[in-house]
Amino acid sequence: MKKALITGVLGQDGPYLAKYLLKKGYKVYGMVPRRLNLNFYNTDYLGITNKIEFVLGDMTDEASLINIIRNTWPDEIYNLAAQSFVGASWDQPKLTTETNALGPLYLLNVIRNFTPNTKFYQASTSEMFGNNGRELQDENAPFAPQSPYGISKLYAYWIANNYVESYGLFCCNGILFNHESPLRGQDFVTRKISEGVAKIKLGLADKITLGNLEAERDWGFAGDYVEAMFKMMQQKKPGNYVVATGKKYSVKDFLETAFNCAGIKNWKKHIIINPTYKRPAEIHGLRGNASRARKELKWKPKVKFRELVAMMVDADLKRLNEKKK
Ligand code: F7E
Repeated sequence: MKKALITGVLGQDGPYLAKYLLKKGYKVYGMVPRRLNLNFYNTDYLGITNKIEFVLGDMTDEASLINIIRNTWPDEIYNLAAQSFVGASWDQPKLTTETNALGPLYLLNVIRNFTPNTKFYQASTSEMFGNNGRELQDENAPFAPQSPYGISKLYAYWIANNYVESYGLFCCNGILFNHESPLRGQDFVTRKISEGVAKIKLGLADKITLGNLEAERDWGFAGDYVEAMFKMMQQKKPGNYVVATGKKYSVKDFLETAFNCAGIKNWKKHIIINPTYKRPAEIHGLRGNASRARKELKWKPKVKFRELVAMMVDADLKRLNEKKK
């Protein structure tokens, strides 16, 4: 039986990936930090909490990573743990860097020293491209990150590539563009909108407070994107792949679609703009060209933009209705 270790297993992507790997017959270890009140909401939502073996560890504690890997000997490690909220990376740049940049370095050193055949997936991001002046990004586009988050992720991207070159390890970077789902954290704009719209629909709120509505992103479904992660890890040679839909929409488009899905007219009257939610530096637009993944991994996104928005609004309506009962 193949064994996989997922860091960040309680986030958004971890549960989707765990479910996918369990279906493929993997033994799944999920790394969780030692904390009071751990929240298993997302693994519960997918009905897999009791199928994962949880192991305690922290990306900033190298010894804990050594212990986990030497105790579990995974065939594949999917490094999804991160301080993943771009906005917070200006408030906590050191924590962001320790978790997102040094954490992967620690993992790579454990692999190098103890389990050199373990394959390593690094959750890289379109944030690394920043405002590079290009309209469409592929694996060869230049990097120009705009946030402490993007910069920390760029270190991890390069160190993973460097360990392939230097030590012959098998490391893949999945350069994922924004990917969303009903499991998305409530701070991210898509979930803020889907939850806000659901609350307005049910009469529980009247306004959603947001920042920059002009920003454009390439939004896909997280459940589709974890398949690309798995597929790149099954290739003969390690590689870096852009994972994206190739279509870009603004925050305003997301808003309009979400209100429309809920059958609410006149969406503008429900929006408040608060500069607190604007970032010190913003990436204006991001759109990815996933041709390499399409060709080599035979991967393509299944869920379209409107379906994704509808899925998220429906899920929040359902949750809030259940809470009401
Ligand atoms: O912001 C704008 C905001 O926080 C999207 C992470 O998964 O994807 C994600 O990063 C856009 C930005 O995601 C609000 O300024 C407006 O332009 O949902 P977000 P993100 O920063 O794109 C990448 C690929 C990752 O790797 C990250 O880990 O929406 N925006 N008003 C707002 N954003 C938030 N959060 N809240 C607002 O009120």
